[in-house]
Parts: sequence; structure tokens; C-alpha cells
Amino acid sequence: MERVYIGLGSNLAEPLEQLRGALNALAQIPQSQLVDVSSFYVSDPLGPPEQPRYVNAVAALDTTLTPLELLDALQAIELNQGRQRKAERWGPRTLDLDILLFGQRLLDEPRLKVPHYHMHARPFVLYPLAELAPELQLADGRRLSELLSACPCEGLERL
Ligand code: PH2
Ligand code: MG
Ligand code: MG
Repeated sequence: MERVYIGLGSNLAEPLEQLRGALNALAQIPQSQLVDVSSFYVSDPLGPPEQPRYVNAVAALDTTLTPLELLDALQAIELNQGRQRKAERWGPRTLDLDILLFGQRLLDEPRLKVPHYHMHARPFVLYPLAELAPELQLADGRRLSELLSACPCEGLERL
């Protein structure tokens, strides 16, 4: 079993319902157990500013799936909830499920980089993650507590 942290985000089509649906779906992934979920947060969009605010959360999942098997399962959930892949970088989306951390693995594959790129600078990832694992140390040696103190809690509201 490996402990995986997954970032959830939505800013289209009833974001709260999108996250609730995603959590139900995460609980059904084979060879896996959904073990914890953070509070939900409303966050200012990172990227193009003319898009709605996001709802974000982080979930902890224990799994014996491989990283790419889990990625396939997460992308299937995104598609099932109406995700459309658009060219615009960081544009609005119905549901985004990102593998943030996968045990103590460091992955650099075309489809998957772990730890998730830029997570160290995103308050809507770090603050919910810290609810679940305040003492966390990333596989690359960085401590979550250090990342948090360098990442102001701007534009983030806990629901
Ligand atoms: N996701 C993005 C781009 N911008 N902004 C917020 N606040 N929350 C997100 O989850 C988010 C974003 C691309 O994945
Ligand atoms: Mg994302
Ligand atoms: Mg994504």
C-alpha cells in the first residue's frame, strides 16, 4: 500500500457538487481506500483571471495501483464528470484531479510528474494538504511546513 495525495479542483458546473461526486468516485477506485479528505476551500483562480473562483480540496488515498493505473482511473473520473480538454493553459474546468504525491516516489514521466509541478507555490494545495499531514516531508526532501511558511494564504477561504 502506498499513500497518495490527490488535489481536487473545480470552477464550472456547480463546483461543490463536482467535488462531492469526485469523492464518491474516488471511494470506488479498485485496490484503493479513500482514507481522508480535507475541508473544502474557495480560491482565486491561478492563470487567466477572467474565470470563476475554484473550489479545492485534497484527499488521501491508500492504493496498490501503479501510478499510471491510478492516473488512468482519475482521468476516467474527470471525463465522466464532463471534463473537456481545452488548449488554454490553466483555463476553467468542471473537474481536475491531480496526483500531488505518491508515497515517497519521484516520477518524471511524460504523463506524470510527482511531486506535482508548482504544488509548492499553490496555497489551494498546501493548506488543505497540511490539514491531512502537517508533518509531511516530500520525497525530494522539502518539508510541507517550510513550503507553507513561504506561501502566503492569499485568496483562499475555508468553507
Ligand atoms: N487549477 C488550475 C489552474 N488554476 N486555480 C485555483 N484557484 N485552483 C485550481 O485548482 C486551479 C487554478 C489548473 O489545474
Ligand atoms: Mg491542476
Ligand atoms: Mg490536472
